[in-house]
Order: sequence, then C-alpha cells, then structure tokens
Amino acid sequence: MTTTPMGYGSMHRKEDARFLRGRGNYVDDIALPGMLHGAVLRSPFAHARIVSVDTSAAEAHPKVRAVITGETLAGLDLAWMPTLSHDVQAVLATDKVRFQGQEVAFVVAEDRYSARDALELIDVDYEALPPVVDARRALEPDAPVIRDDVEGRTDNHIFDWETGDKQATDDVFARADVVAVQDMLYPRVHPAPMETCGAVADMDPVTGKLTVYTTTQAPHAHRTIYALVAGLPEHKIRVVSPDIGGGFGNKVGIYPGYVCAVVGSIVTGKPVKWVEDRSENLMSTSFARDYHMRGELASTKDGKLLGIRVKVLADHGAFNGTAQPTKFPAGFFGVFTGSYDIEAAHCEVTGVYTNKAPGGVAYACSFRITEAVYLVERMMDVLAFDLDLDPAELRMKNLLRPEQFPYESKTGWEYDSGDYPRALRKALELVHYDELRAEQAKRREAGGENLLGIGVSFFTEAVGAGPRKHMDILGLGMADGAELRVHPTGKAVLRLSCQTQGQGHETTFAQIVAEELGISPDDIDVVHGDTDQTPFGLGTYGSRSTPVSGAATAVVARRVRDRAKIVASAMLEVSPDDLEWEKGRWFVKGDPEAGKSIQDIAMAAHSSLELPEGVEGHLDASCVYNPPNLTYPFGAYVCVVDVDAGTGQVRVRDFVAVDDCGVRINPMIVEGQVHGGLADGVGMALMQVMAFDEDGNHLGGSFMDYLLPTSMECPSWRLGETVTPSPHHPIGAKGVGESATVGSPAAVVNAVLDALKPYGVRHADMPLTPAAVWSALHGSPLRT
Ligand code: MCN
Ligand code: CUN
Repeated sequence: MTTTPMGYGSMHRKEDARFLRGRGNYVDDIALPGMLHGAVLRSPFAHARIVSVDTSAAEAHPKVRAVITGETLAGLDLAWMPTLSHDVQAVLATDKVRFQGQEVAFVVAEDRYSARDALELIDVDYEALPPVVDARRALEPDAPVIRDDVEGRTDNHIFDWETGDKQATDDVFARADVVAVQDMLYPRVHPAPMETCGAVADMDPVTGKLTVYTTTQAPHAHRTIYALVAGLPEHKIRVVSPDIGGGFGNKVGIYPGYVCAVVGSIVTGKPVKWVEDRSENLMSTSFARDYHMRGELASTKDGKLLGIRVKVLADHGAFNGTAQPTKFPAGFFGVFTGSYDIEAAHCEVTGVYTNKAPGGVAYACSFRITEAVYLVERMMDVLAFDLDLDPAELRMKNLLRPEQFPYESKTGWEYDSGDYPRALRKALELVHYDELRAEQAKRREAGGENLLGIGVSFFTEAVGAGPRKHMDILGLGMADGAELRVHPTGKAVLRLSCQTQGQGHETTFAQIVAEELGISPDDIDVVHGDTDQTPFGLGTYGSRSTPVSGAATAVVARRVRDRAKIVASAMLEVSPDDLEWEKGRWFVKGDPEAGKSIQDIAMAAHSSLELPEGVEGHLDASCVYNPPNLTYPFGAYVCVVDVDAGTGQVRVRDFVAVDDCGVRINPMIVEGQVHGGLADGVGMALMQVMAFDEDGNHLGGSFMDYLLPTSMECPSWRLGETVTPSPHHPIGAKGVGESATVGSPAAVVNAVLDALKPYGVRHADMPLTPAAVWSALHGSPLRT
C-alpha cells in the first residue's frame, strides 16, 4: 500500500493528508468577515398551539441583531418550505408546534453565546394539546389531528402504497403447508454523524448573490430548492458543501436552521452562521426507520418458500420529509422479497403523521432497504424456527440461483447479476459454521448460563438511482454529470455532482480516471461540493455515487481517451484505426515502440499540431449519466454471539461479512465502508432506539441516552468477498456504502435469538439490550 496504483487497488486516501493533520475545513471552520451567529428556539412541547410570541426582551439584548419568528417569515412567504416528499414543513412555527424540538424562533447575535442567551428572553405562550406518539394511535378515529394546517384534513393518514400481486399471493398462501407470521418493529434510530448540521449563509447585498456553505449531501438539489423557494435564479445562488464529518443520510434534507441562516443574512446584510448542537441534531433532524411491520411467509413443509406478504405502518413524524424518489413513498422497500426465489409477493404500506421529528430515510438505509432486508431475514429465521430447520440451510435452499440472473423480482425489480450460493458458502466456511453448530450443541447439552448464538443474514440491495424516467426527487431526474479536463502537462481535474461525506471520493474517483487513462491518481484533482464549480446532479445518498457518478467518470475518461487517440494519430501520422491502447498510451499496432503517452498527447492537444477536420483541440469531455438500471450488491453475513442468560448481556464474539459489490475500485476503502456499517448494525441491534415518553418528550438527547457502538462492543470484523460485476455499469462496479448497515442488524438479532431458541423465544424487537434479552428469556410481563 506504499505505492500509488495507476488505477484500482488499495491506496491510502488522498484526503487523509489533511484530515490526519487536523486541516479539514468543515462548515464550523468557516469564518467570514463580520459574520454573525444564529441560534434556534425550540419547542418544549410535542404538540401545542402557539398563543403568542414576545421577542421584545431578546431584541433589547445589546448583542442581538435580529429576532426572526414564524410571523416574520410569513410576511416573506417563507414560514413553510417544501419537503422532499411533496409535503410542506414549518420553517418557524406559526400556528402550532408539532414535535418536541421544533423550530419556533431564530436569534441572530454578534456571537454564539449571546444568541443562545437571548433565546431565553423570548416568551412563548403555548397551549398544550394532546400528543400522538404511537403510529397505531395516529390512525384511531378520535386521535388529535396533527396537520390541521391543511384545510379539510381530518386524520393523520399520509399515504397508502402497495406493490406486488395480491391475488397471486393469496393463492399461494392458500395452498401452503406452513405460514409463519411475525410482527416486528424496526425502531426509530438516528444516523448521528460526528459533525452536526449547520450553515453559513452570506447574501451579498451588492451583487445579490447568495452563498451558502452547508452540510449537504446534495449541493445541486439544495440550490434548486433554494432557487424555487426564494425566487432567485440559480446563478445567484452558490451552495458549497465543504468537508463533511459524516452524513449517513442526515444531510440529505433542508433544515429550517439553514433557511433561517439565509433569512438572517438577508435581514442583517451580514454572513450568518448556524451550527446545531448534539441535542438539537438528535431531537430535530432526520431520523431513520420507525417501521411497524407484519411479515408472513408461506412455505412447503420442507421449507421451500412460496410467498411473502407484508403490512407496514410507517411513522413519518410531524411532516412528511422523507427523501426518496417521488414514485416510491416507501422508498425501495419494494425489494422485500430479498434474495429468494419466491412465487408471489404482496405488500401494503400506510404512512402516518405523529408528533415526532420528521425524516425517515437516513442512516445508511438505501431508501428503506434496511427495513426490507431486516424483515425478510428475520422472517426466514422465524420460519426456520417453526420448521425446526437450520437457518443457513433454509436460505441455501431458497436463494436465487446464478442462472436466474438478470432476475425480475415479483415486485418488478430487475436484479442485474449475482451468485448468491457462492457468497453464502464462503461466509459459512469462513466462520466455520459446522464447528460452531457442534459447539452450540455441546453447550446446550451441558446447560448453564453461557449461551452461544449463530445468526445468518443474506441481503440484496438496489442502489444507484435512477434511471431518471422512473426516479426523481421533487421533479429533478436522478442522473448525474461529470466533467474531465486534462491540462497540457497531463494532470487532470475531474468535476463531479456527488458529494463525499467521508467515503473517500477524492481518491476513488481519481482511481477510476487513473484506470481508464493511466494518469496517476495523485495527478488527478477531484472537485466536488461547490455548485459554481461542478456539473448538475442529484448528489450522494442511496450509495449512488459509484453506480452513477462513478459511471459518469468512466464515460468521460473514455471520451477523453477517444479524443486522445485522434490527437495521437495526428502526432504519429497514422490512421486512428492503426492505434492500440495500453494503460497510459496509444501505440501503433505491431510497433509498440511507436507510441505516445497520454501526457505527450495532452501537450500536443494544446499545441499548434494540425488536427483532422472537425476535431477540437484540448483534451476534455463531459457527460450526464442516466443509469439504465440500479446495481444490486449483495452479501452473506454471519454473526456469533455469547449471551449471558443470567444478565442478558450479549457479546459479539465473531462476525464474518462476505460482500459482493462487483468490481472494487479501492478494496481498502470498501472494507472501511463495510467495517463502519457492521458497527452500525451492532449499534442498532443491541443498543439504539430514539425513545419518547407518552407526552412526546424525546428521551435520546445525548450520547449518554442514545448509544453509539465503540470498539468495546465490536469484534475484529472478518471480511470476505466475491466479485460479480454489474453487467450494465461501465466498470462493473456496484455501490457498497450502505451494504453492511443494511445487512448486519438481522445477523446480530438472529444470532441473539438463536442463542435463546432452546427457551422457546421466537422473536424480540431491537434493540436487544441486556434488559430486553433478560425479559425475553424470563417472559417478563415488563416486556411488550
Ligand atoms: N467503492 C469502491 N468500489 C466499489 C464500490 C464503492 O471502491 N465497487 C468506493 C467508492 O468509490 C466510494 C466508497 O466506496 O469511495 C462508497 O461508495 P458508494 O457505495 O458509491 O457510496 P457513496 O459514495 O454514494 O456514499 C454514500 C453512502 C451512504 S448513502 C451513506 S448513508 C453512508 C455511506 O456511503 N454515509 C457515510 N458511507 C459513509 N461513510 C462515511 N465515512 N461517512 C458517511 O457519511
Ligand atoms: Cu438512507 S442514508 Mo444514505 O442514503 O445517505
């Protein structure tokens, strides 16, 4: 790993040179001359009418420059903003507050402390209303109506969505020997990136140009939304996403704080910085999951799957602010048939409002594939439990076979490529599955408190949205641009619409160009995250950067290579047809000595060399990549746990993850992505939940309450790989950024429940804290 590969291969991240020296440049590092500081006043109630807001004392604070309320914004027609799901969300509340932590007022002051102090001087008179915390309660006829801002609305119902074939599914269920049914909850969790959300807004009163430095995973989409909301042309708005300290989906949406910073800058004529603190991040920004699911599997008595039926109640919080392609209100949950050969499938999802923070698509979810994979993988274990079959064997029996690819699923997804049995076999070998089962049998026979559990999960993801004709966000089609320019000296700059939050794009995208052109990655500068400097595109989420922008990069590099060929033919005075490419140079077929390196060609392309008619000089290309299909990475995971029956404590003893993301650009970065996702899985399975009390009080406002896994809770991950290239992606790569978060929670939960199997425990909901495990074991009535 000491030498830089001229293409794919493990190399250290180029960006680490600045990160390891503490020289990253995050939003909170930005300091502009005359910059003021904003702070948000938040609602203490989950549901309350606003009777009055008195800001006079705050305005009298000597360091306060402006106090903005919902009423101020209403005057500018900015009190409400569009969400990414065609709903509206209050920027600052005018009529009611609808979740604890909702934004009520914004103070701009000379420093952060004064802004915070002044929040205490704002006097808001609230009239408390009964809150709706539970998704089922939200649908009861007498439930308080949360969204009475919409005239004529009489309930909390948002949408009904279904997919699959109901009749065909009912038919296979009618002839099944066995039907396994299980209710389960994927709890509300939070992506909790290291860096919270923030913005520095700078409206130049002279030029009328607005610059927003902000934590965003989608700078171009944000710019267009600002343009639509503010009525400004896009060229008068520049969105800059500097270094991002983790996004995990938390930074896809637009938050009221960003808009308030913009308004604050317009009102004061100065740059305004707003950066939320940890509690604000946890209580008010995009949560993840909160899916109440009922799964049903139909099978023959020897475990051949026939059908799957699913019902979901989706808790979207107070505003429908989930980020997903318009046609998919439940995200890509439609892939719930998982990795299995099944005859029929049907699913219904109902979305509801509750008095909780909005969000829903975050935390490495691949647009809700986390929920879908958890459901089907938990159901497989439930069925194995009912049939008393080995869960790995049951999976092996039902996995899609290699010859079935490309495979059209029963809900209409075209899985591009896969060899599932190979991946599962590999994982089972790596973990020594048979030996573990033997050890488990021995331990069970011996009795005692130390239980061994082995949990298997298999996942298929669909990542890399579009194509644009099926997928858009707020009407913006999901295609992404790339531009590549090779300078006369043969150094290159690649401009991308996607935005790294820690995934190492500055390295891996340079590696794609390096592989295609034979220019060292060190000589390729990757520019992203600045709308004034990059082509339009929808950004980074749903692990779409490699599938979409990575493809765009390969395409522009190949276009440059084609141009280089013509220049080389002019240089060598031969026909282009007589040239052959090897990495880094064009040479004359049959005469390898007669060739020109890409660097020589770059210089010649900018020189006085005469080029054929119609061929422009210089060496550059651009493209907009509209993916023909999603890519379908997959993997087989096995988790091994020791469970202390006396205390309910779970220790993850071993974890084997075999991932297939097609061709790997940088295996070390891929492994890093997988390691992170596996830790997420342990966190969600064993310790994380965004809890609320019955009044809607948020109980996870700090990392003392909302727990993050550390190295203490994680084993030394053991990874394996198979490589099944995507047939439609120019370099055969599939996305991987969310794979492990999607695939691992089920493996951990299945492992814990496997340990508890002799006690007749068939299911328990995440998080499997010691108390939850103990209660499941002892059948405590405390456990619901
Ligand atoms: N890669 C590769 N070979 C492949 C696939 C990917 O070398 N076959 C590399 C990519 O080039 C990129 C990284 O792996 O450097 C992740 O690529 P990809 O799967 O395309 O995912 P994205 O870059 O689109 O990242 C988004 C994804 C999402 S949606 C979440 S959520 C998440 C995740 O990435 N957030 C992260 N991983 C994260 N990692 C960090 N450190 N921080 C986050 O916020
Ligand atoms: Cu769903 S979290 Mo990622 O797609 O940014």
